Amino acid sequence: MNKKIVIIGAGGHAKVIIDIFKSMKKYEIIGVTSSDKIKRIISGIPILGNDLVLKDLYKKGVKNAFVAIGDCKLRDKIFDYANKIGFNIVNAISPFTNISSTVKIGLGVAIMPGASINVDSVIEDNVIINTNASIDHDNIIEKSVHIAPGCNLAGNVTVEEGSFLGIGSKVIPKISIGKWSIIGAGSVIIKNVPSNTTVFGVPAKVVKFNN
Ligand code: JB2
Repeated sequence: MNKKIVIIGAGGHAKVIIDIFKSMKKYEIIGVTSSDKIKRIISGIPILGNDLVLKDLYKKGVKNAFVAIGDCKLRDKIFDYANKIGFNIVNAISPFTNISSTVKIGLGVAIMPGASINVDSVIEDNVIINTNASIDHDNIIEKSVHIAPGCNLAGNVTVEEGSFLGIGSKVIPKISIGKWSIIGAGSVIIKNVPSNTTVFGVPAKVVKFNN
């Protein structure tokens, strides 16, 4: 197995991802890419340049990659770019999670320490299930969603592509959250959320329609 991996992104999220890859002991992190020209090293890992170096790295035998950027739109775009280059986009799953063996997990998924995912849920590509979040049974978490730390999703919840659930938000059973919506921190979702909407509060109400 080719163990070499490049991490795309060099901020706070990348630090957590590097920590998870170190504890997984499966890959050899050869470097990270960043748009930030100032930093040279992160968590002891060298910054190799911006994403223009990715094609060359792939040609030189680095076949694995992980997109470690919190922003959902940017992570979605870079995931597709890395996929197109041909990278094997792997998962960063902390050994300190509680995931049912029935859960289906896509590619490029981050599951942070303390997260729980219950029976028959589906976690699609490029999703972040952040620290101590809980996803109950039969959830569908679509591509490039970010479930922030401490969120609790009850059974049969669907979160459509690209949406962001802010820290500590809670969702009652059978709710559907549309694409590219934003749920403000600490909100409680008791009604379906349309796509491209920002909601906030207890219970959550629409505060903005996004373009
Ligand atoms: O196009 C890009 C690019 N744009 C920004 N390509 C690459 N390779 N890197 C890019 N970046 C990098 O994202 C910047 O160089 C910087 O290193 C990083 C953004 O860092 P920041 O710490 O602001 O955000 P983050 O995405 O690492 O973490 C956010 O999301 C996490 C889930 C923060 O809100 C964290 O607190 C949160 N835990």
